Formats: sequence, structure tokens, C-alpha cells
Amino acid sequence: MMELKGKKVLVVGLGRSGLAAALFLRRQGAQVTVSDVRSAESLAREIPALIEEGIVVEAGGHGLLTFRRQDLIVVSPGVPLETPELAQARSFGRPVIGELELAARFLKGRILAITGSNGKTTTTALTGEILKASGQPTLVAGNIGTPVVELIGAATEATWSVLEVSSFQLESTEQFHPRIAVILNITPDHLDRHGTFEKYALAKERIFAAQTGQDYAVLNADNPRCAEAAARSHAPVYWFSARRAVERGAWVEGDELVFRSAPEAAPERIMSLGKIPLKGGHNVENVLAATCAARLAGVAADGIAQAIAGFKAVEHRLEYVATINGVEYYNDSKATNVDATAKAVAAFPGGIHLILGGKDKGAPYTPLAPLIRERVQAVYTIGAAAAKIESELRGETPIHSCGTLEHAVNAAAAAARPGEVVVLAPACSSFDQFENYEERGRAFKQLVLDCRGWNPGTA
Ligand code: UMA
Repeated sequence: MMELKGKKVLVVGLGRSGLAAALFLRRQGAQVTVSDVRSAESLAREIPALIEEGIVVEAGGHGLLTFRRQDLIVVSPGVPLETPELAQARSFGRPVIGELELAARFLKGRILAITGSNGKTTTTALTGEILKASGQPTLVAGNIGTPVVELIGAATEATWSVLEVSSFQLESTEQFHPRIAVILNITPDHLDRHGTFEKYALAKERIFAAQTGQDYAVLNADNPRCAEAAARSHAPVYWFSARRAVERGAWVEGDELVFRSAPEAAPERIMSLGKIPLKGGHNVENVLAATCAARLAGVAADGIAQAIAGFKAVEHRLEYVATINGVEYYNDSKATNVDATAKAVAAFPGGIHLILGGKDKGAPYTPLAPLIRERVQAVYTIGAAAAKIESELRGETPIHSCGTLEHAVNAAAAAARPGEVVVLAPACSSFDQFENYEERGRAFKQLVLDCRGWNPGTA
């Protein structure tokens, strides 16, 4: 805990995290200022409530002086720590922490945190469902959508807070201390923010930084960068693998999912693979990770199996939208990097009409080439990354330059034949054309459902 009463605290960024942090800090008696690069007009919805609470708002840019005058600065995850105003405030000795770190200092109970380049939202939602179904008091928050600060009033000593944590959130942690920390996988992502893969991976590894021998670290035995991370863990390491047996942790044996708590223990059967309701091999990994974490949190095998069997795909994660004229449509708007897109493509045997593009994140698209050659009928590009995608994937499959999502959906719907699939799995972030990936996913679903209008009665 830290004393906030009377302290001058600046919150940087007025999105979901910044708003929640500002209100929390104010209720703790801090003198709060929020600063956002957006104009006062675009913050018109947020500003009145803040002013009513006695919070000062700086809109339309960050002022160097504002940043220097503070006792503490709390940054939103989307604000790069190298922003000049933050760098200067740090050089003046001003402490800078993220919203996750602020929350962690006040949150009661135990934390089960999940990070990874891909699969973290599904695994977080699934782990939360398993813990809830077991009767343990459980709250779910973090990168999945609810700022962790919002859990502070609700969590008690008995609560499990199941948190999806991103590299952006982990980068500024100090005391964040999960009882169980999971890294699902580390593959290139967010290079535009972190600069190099290594810096990104090290940000992810911060999930373990405050752990001790009393905690648990859970990692993917099939991901090379996870092995390197495990070597630096202070907590005992449990593994999960879709390919081989592990000393302790969860794996696939034949068509069964199994777990063992110690190398000498007999594997315990959890469930058969056929009962997993989620599409794609990557979801087997997510289920293995959730199983391992939930087992370490004390949930019995049959409770885990039941909760998994009843789980529905999370919105925007290879979410089935509709079948129109025999063509299935899937919304994987959360596939915001190349690895996630590869997993989406790998989930279908062929006949894929793939919508790619958005804001480029710095990584190459060429790793998609073999899968695209093998399974994709045509690519439809959108957004700012289109030219780069087209030049890197030229010759692998026909590529149609569509510009907007609307044109892409229309072109894919016109080309797809019965038995084929149209998949939005863009390998890019959405910020060039949309507010966020959720808005992009909802737009896609609406456009797909609108397609039914062309062919009444065929949906
Ligand atoms: N802003 C500034 N200065 C800057 C940059 C941004 O003032 O230099 C302002 C923007 O104008 C905007 C605000 O900051 O008003 C946005 O803050 P934010 O980007 O941190 O967004 P939040 O609404 O607070 O959402 C954040 C996470 N967003 C990001 O990490 C980009 C959400 O994850 C998360 O759900 C939410 O906190 C609650 O914890 C989204 C995401 O895209 C889903 N995450 C990335 C991913 O999954 O790949 C990491």
C-alpha cells in the first residue's frame, strides 16, 4: 500500500485505465490531474464527471511542466514509457508506474496472471470460468477489458483475481506479484512500441519478477523463448505442452488431456480432446495452460473438465459469425499479429478467404507465406499495412487490394464458394481505421450480417 492522501498524482491517458485510475486516486484523497493528447472536444464525454470529482484535466497534449510538478505519475498501458514528457519527469526523479502496478499495491487476495503474445484473453476468460465454477470467489480483469484498479473495492483476502496482463502493462511493474503467473507463448509482437523482440520478451518476463519459491510459474514447453524465461523464474516452474509429456504440468497424451503435480506422480486424466469446444490447435494450448493454472489454484480435475466443456469462444477470437450461402464467416479481429493470424489460418484445412491489414506493427508478414500458399484461396488487404503485406506475400495467392473492411467483406463474400470460409484475422492492430480491435470485429460482424440482405433466405 502507498499513502495517496494529499499527494499530487498525474494520470497519463484518459482511456478505460486512465479514467478508472483517476477516480480511484481521487477517492484515496490524492490531488489528481489527467493529461491526454486528445482534444477537449473528443474527451467531452469524460470531462464533466472528472471535474465534478475535483480532477483537473489537461487535454490536447502533455505539458512538460504538468509532468514535472507531480509526486507520482500513473501511465495508461497504451502510453509509451519513452514519451518525452515521461522521460523528462523520470529524469527529475518523479516516480512513474502503470495502472496495473497501482492496482497491485491495493488489491487484496491472490493474483493469477496470464500473459503471452497470443491466446491470453481466451485463457484468462477460461481460467476465470473454471475458478468461478469451483466456487472460489473470482474476479476477472486486465487487458481483457476491465482495468485492474476497478477490482480493488470488490476483492477480499479470499478472492482470486484472474488478470490478463500485456507487455504494455508489465513494462512498468515493480511490486506486481502473482501467486500463479502464466506465459502462454512469446513471439514477435508490438515491435513498434518495444523496439526489439528481446525488449518485448523481457517486458513479458516481468510477470515473474516479484515471485518467490511459494508461487508458481506456468510456461509453454513448446515455445523456445519460454524456456529462456523459465531459467530466470524464482518460483517452481510447471509446463504445458501439446506435443510431449512434461515433468510437472499439463500435456496431451493420445487424445487425453492430463496433469501431474510432480515428476514421480501418476498423470491424472482431465478430459478427452474431443470435448474441448474451441476451434484450432492453439486453443488446445490455451486449455492446457488454463488446466495447469486452475489445478495449481486447487480446482479438482472433474470441475476443470466440466467448466472447459461448457466454455464458449470469446468475442473476436476466431468467433463464428454466420453461414451465408454455405460460406462460414469467422471474426478473429483479435489476431493483431502475424503469429495469431498463422494460428487462425492453421485452424482451417483450406478454402480460406483471408482479410489482412490495418496498422503495421513492425514485424514481417513473410512467416505467413507457407500457410497462405497451402490453405488460402485469396487475401483481401485493408488499411495502412496493405502495401507492405502485398509486397511480402506477392505470388503466394491472389491478393486483392480492398482499402476498407467493407470492400474486403464484399469482395470475399462474392468470391467464396460453398464449403469455404471468410476469416478476418488481420495480423495488424486496428488503430489506423478503427478505435480498437473490438470496433473492427463488430464492424466485420455487422458487414457479414448485412450480406444476408443480398441473398434473403439463404442464411
Ligand atoms: N494517450 C495519450 N498519450 C499517448 C498515448 C495515448 O494521452 O502518448 C491517450 C489516448 O489519447 C487515449 C488513451 O491514452 O485517450 C488511451 O489509453 P490506452 O491506450 O492505455 O487505452 P485504455 O482504454 O486505457 O485501454 C487499456 C488497454 N489498451 C492498450 O493497451 C493499448 C486495453 O487493452 C485494456 O483492455 C484496458 O486498458 C483495460 O486494462 C487493449 C489492447 O489493445 C485491448 N491491448 C494490447 C493488445 O492486446 O495487443 C496490449
